[in-house]
Amino acid sequence: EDFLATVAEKSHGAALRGDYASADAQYVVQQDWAAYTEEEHALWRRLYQRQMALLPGRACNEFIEALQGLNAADGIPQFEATSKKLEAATGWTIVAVPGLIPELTFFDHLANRRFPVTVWLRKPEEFNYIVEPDVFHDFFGHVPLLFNPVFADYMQRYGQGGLKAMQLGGLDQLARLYWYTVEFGLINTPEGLRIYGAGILSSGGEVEYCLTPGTTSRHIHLDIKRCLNTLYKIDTYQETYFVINSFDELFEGTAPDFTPYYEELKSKTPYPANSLLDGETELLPG
Ligand code: HBI
Ligand code: FE
Repeated sequence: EDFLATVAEKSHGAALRGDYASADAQYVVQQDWAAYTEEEHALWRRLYQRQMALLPGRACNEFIEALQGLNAADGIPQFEATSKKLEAATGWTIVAVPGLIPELTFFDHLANRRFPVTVWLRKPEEFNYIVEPDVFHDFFGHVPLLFNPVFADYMQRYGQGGLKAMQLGGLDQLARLYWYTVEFGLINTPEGLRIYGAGILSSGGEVEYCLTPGTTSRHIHLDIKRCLNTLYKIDTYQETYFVINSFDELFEGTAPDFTPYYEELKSKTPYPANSLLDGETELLPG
């Protein structure tokens, strides 16, 4: 099928791992929680404990507090229970998916305040690194911040923007904003820089790396248009981290119509992943 071929290409030729045969038209499946093995629950607990030891003083408070309310330490959670809590808090729900899904479907879920969570868990030998999102990345990394009303609104607006970008030919640009905010974003707080990006929060190594002074990575304040025009690395730690001052700032930054941004950027060469432009200040100096 067309989508599976595209994704296989994006994931360096590797086939997708999930069971797509049982998915509906929106790529939604049943979680089938009873089918997880005791080994899988044990692996989840190890992943959870490793991350929790790293997150105090590094993850933003909004994430840590919401995560603690989910009681997800003891094993792979049942999506249904969290989905009910989430719906009461911000109107978002969780839908189970077999893995990566087509962009149009992904954006449509977000635009309707549904977050797609992959059902399968990585193998023990993938404890430190995995290419495709699994249930640990999707649930542990993404779900807690959906309890924050402003971030929840940002995610919905991102989905709406994605549907628009597909028509405007701005998808490469908009995907960079998702990458540098939802996946790898940092936030400035009175206590210092903190992590809110799910790709960092679910990673063993990058939690420490991204806040360590003296690395070759840049930490610069998020400018949306600049971010839309910045390439990113998918198989190394990030070379640039974009920092926001608040979730309100992030949400307000996506209020404008991006059509003129896409127009302007079409004729421009994107910035390399590790670039510092005139007038930019590094927020975590080496
Ligand atoms: N599907 N399940 C899943 N999770 C994603 O994060 C995802 C996806 N499909 C498309 C996609 N992400 C990207 O194209 C967007 O980040 C732009
Ligand atoms: Fe993700």
